[in-house]
Amino acid sequence: MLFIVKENHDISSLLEKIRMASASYKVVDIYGKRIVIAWPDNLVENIEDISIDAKIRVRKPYYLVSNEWKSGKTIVNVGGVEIGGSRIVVAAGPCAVEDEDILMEIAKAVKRAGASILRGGAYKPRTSPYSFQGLGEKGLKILKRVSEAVGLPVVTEVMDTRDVELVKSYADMIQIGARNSQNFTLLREVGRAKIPVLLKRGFGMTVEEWLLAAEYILSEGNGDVVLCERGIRTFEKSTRFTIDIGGMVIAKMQTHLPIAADPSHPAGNRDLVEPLALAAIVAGADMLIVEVHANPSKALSDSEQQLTVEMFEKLMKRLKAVAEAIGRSI
Ligand SMILES: [Mn+2]
Repeated sequence: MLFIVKENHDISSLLEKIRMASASYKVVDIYGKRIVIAWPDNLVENIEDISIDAKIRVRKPYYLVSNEWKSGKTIVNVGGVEIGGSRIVVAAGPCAVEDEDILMEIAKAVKRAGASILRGGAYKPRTSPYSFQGLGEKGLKILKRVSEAVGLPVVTEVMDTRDVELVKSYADMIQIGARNSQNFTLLREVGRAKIPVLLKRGFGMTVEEWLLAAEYILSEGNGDVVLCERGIRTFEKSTRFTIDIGGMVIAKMQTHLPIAADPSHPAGNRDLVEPLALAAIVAGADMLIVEVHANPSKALSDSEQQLTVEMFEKLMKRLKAVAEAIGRSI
């Protein structure tokens, strides 16, 4: 049960009533409101208190991410770029930050083509411990310098709770990657950090588990979360992962949070990126995050799926035409 508290009202008597009912609760300040989440519902449904503005029963295992209580879609502002409005936002850049000159070249090219956020990994979660692991803080510094020179906000991944404050000091949005999307300690930490979060769906996660992962972040008072579909693991081997467009649409129907899609990682092959990107925006994605490299064959990670700059320019033209056809813009 969600108790929405009247502005500036004392909640001590409400909390006392919840305790007397032997129920559990959590107080969260989010979207300019104070909310008391109390469970289980059957113990608290008859509670009345002067401080309650509204009492809402959410019929799902999650509360704050649900659109059953919050009217209207949430807009997440990333360094001045709004995600979740009618404009579709494209983030683009290399899989990993490798070198300042290369990143500068890519950033200028993707901005010219219409991207409004720069992506690039400084901490890389690689399947093998012997693969390139990223440049760490040196990579973050490069990202920051390029971001300021080119004028694009930055999204980059954090893998460890110990790095959250450091990454926050360089980035405009923190990405939680697919392999960490049920690392609940890390989710709580980025929730407390109060920075916009791009939450990838783990490749073994159901839609409900994905929404519950977002609930961890919101329950710490951070409402700036964008959910990102990036493909799940199925029996199909012709693609790297299976992009779950249906699951992405279901998530969008359940939540007020913006939805993104990553067409690069499920493709695993640069020729497949464009059709998956187009499918995702037709299905309602508010944001795309695409891997682009100035010289993909020389890339230190994910070289097969990174688009060339020319391919990205062509993709942006197609995206613009499709966005217009569905009443949106890029
Ligand atoms: Mn990658």
